[in-house]
Amino acid sequence: MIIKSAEFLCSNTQVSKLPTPVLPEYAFIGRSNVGKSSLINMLVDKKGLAKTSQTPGKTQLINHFKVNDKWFIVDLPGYGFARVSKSSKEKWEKFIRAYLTKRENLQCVMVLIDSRLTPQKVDLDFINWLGDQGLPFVLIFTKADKQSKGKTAQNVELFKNEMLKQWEEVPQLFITSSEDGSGRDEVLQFVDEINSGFEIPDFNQDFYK
Ligand SMILES: Nc1nc2c(ncn2[C@@H]2O[C@H](COP(=O)(O)OP(=O)(O)O)[C@@H](O)[C@H]2O)c(=O)[nH]1
Ligand SMILES: [Mg+2]
Repeated sequence: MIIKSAEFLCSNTQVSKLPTPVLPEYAFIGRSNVGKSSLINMLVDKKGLAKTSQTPGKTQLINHFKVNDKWFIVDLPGYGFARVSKSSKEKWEKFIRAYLTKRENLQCVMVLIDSRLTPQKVDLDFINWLGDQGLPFVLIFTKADKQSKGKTAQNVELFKNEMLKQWEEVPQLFITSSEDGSGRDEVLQFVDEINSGFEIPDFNQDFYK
């Protein structure tokens, strides 16, 4: 896929204020600091589009970006941040879960995993929840430039093994670096294939105002 345009569309705190679901949508999510904003910028080749390194837990917003006037990238607030109160964590969960389970045009949840780390409970819990909901997702391992290929492969393998304790198979996965652009073609190719089969879903016109 050649990226011709990528623009910020809107920030939302309410599901009903989201853009009408007429384009295929991909939601990017992961622990704060996993490299989500950097990955979005790398994919669309536009450095300042998604803001990097904001204070963790601060942006409780659903950010929409439109790419090639053809598909939406959604930047979701990160999970697993340490210094956040229980009530604000619960608020986050309710909001994100409502978005993920109700969004008619959501094609795939892109779950970002830090390739430097051994499997983290917070990631596995989130993935298991996606599975329970029957939501399609893939894994995107980030920051692969930070260590040797062997170390990355080892952590990916550990993650797969951890998943296979609960799942019969592992989802599609990508190994990426926003630093050197690796994995970019593969992720965009994946999106392109889904986009080509997209049909506008049924949705309630009155809901989106
Ligand atoms: N070396 C390297 N650093 C990265 C990569 N992705 C993100 N970072 C750095 O990790 C930090 C957090 O990245 P950011 O995109 O803001 O993470 P977010 O909180 O998930 O949106 C920043 O300092 C980035 O420069 C990567 O692929 N390689
Ligand atoms: Mg970010």
